[in-house]
Amino acid sequence: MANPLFDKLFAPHIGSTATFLILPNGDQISYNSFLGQTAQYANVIRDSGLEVGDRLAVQIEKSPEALAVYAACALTGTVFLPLNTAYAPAELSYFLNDSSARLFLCDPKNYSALKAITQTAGAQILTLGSNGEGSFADAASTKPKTCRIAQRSSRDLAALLYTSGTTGRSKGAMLSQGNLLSNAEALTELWQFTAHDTLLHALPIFHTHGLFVATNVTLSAGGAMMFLPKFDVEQMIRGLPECTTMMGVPTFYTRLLDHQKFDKNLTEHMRLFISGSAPMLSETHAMFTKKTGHKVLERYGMTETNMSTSNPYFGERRAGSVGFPLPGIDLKITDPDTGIVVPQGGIGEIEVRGANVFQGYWNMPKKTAEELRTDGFFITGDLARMDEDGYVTIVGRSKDLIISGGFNIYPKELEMILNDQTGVLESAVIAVSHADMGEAALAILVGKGAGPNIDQIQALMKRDVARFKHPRDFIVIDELPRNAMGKVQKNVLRETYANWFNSDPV
Ligand code: MCA
Ligand code: AMP
Repeated sequence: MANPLFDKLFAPHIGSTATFLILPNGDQISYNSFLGQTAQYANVIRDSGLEVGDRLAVQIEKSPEALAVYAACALTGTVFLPLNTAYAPAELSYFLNDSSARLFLCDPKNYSALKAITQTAGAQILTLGSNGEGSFADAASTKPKTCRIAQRSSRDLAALLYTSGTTGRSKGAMLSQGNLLSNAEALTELWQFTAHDTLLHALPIFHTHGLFVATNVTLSAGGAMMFLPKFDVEQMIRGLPECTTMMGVPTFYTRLLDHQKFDKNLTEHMRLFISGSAPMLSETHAMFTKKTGHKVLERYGMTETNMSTSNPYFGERRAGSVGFPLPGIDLKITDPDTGIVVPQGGIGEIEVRGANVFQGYWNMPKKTAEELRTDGFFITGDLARMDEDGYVTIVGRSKDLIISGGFNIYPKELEMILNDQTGVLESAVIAVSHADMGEAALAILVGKGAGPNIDQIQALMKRDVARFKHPRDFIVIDELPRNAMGKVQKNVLRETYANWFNSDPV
């Protein structure tokens, strides 16, 4: 029997009394205790009728229990489908239907609101709260703390992670056991994680960064995580002295730097600070080094590829660069129009190939074929150049995407909603620089008739769209700038409104 993810990440810890999770109140959860709970959860998943390959969707708050559901899916061969806790029912309904999830786990407080959409999607619904309460936890409490391990191969799916599309429709990225495991092993080695490490974990666990990069690397090394429910700067300041490593989005770093207690003493025994999911400004990098003596290690990845590049652990970590391709990963910079590799030092689109690259988009063979070449290279939509030393620097994106505080917002999704509103002729949603979130969404509307009713639009957004995607402001103008082909010139809009959120108050 084999199950690569279980064999490599979980089996080595069976019976281990070493600490896996440290909670903000100081409580510690050992590997053995975590794995016992995982087995109980696995038994509930099986008893609910799920077979290998079935999808289990979850929208639950971050907690050790939520992490145990991920682990239980690895043991049972169930495909784990984590969903942002900010998603509204209308958004959830799409994911449940598109994935044909067999079981949906939600927070007990959302049960009444989500029961009907779950049933319409043909899934069962159970609940799991952040304090370990709910019908799923109740069912698990009487189950044995051991379970049968499903037989899986490296190519079998471990997770389905939805990533919004430039067409406005979210695509489910199919990630195999081999995708996750190969990346976890490469990063553990590259970043020198060991059983002596404690990672300060404040990221959400419904995305690649907090779920796979942070958790799988910790499991692979046999280390511990200080598991905070979310980023809270005061908790971070309290937690740092007990940790050796931290992973975060750039907003974590700017918020820490803004805190008056954040200084060299607090980070003295830290071994490594890692940043990713969004570009870190060179000033942030420099300020961090000035204040702490540490050089942040920036790396680059995507939901579809896990991590593809990283600055070196040993060697020069360059501000503004995302470093070198990971061992075993092929990376090339190509002309977006021809797919031909650009001359050394030229700007082009990043394409990557390797064991890290996903298996395609769920039920979207056409989309998959557009982005995943037959020779295995995945077209990322990120624009970059590689210098003569091999360092990759991301300079922009060919995809229309806003990254706000590490969360992706797809303008197309919002524009489709805005264009349907009374009084709106057309719209353009653009990324504008934002001091805290890096980028924020700005909606630019062209009115018709009596013009748009912004209050009404905001109320609709509140009901149907996750809060993090909401435009931070709405502007009404007479017409959108267009080029000779009639295409909206978002670059012109981005220039015009570049300082909309950061300009000094007059
Ligand atoms: C929260 N809000 C946001 C965001 N987060 N709005 C825009 N962008 C966001 N990222 C909303 C809140 O609901 C709130 O609404 C208001 O904005 C201000 O919230 P605040 O309390 O300031 O925010 P927070 O709760 O402290 O969250 C900020 C955060 C968080 C800590 C930066 O967004 C976060 O943890 N981001 C990490 C995302 C991540 O893990 N990305 C990895 C993706 P209201 O005004 O109504 O109160 S994986 C990936 O990208 C690839 C694979 C990779 O390379 O890693
Ligand atoms: P996601 O679709 O959520 O997986 O987001 C992946 C995108 O985040 C990439 O395509 C990049 O545009 C961006 N990204 C991730 N890491 C970095 C980084 N270190 N610097 C710049 N952009 C990044």
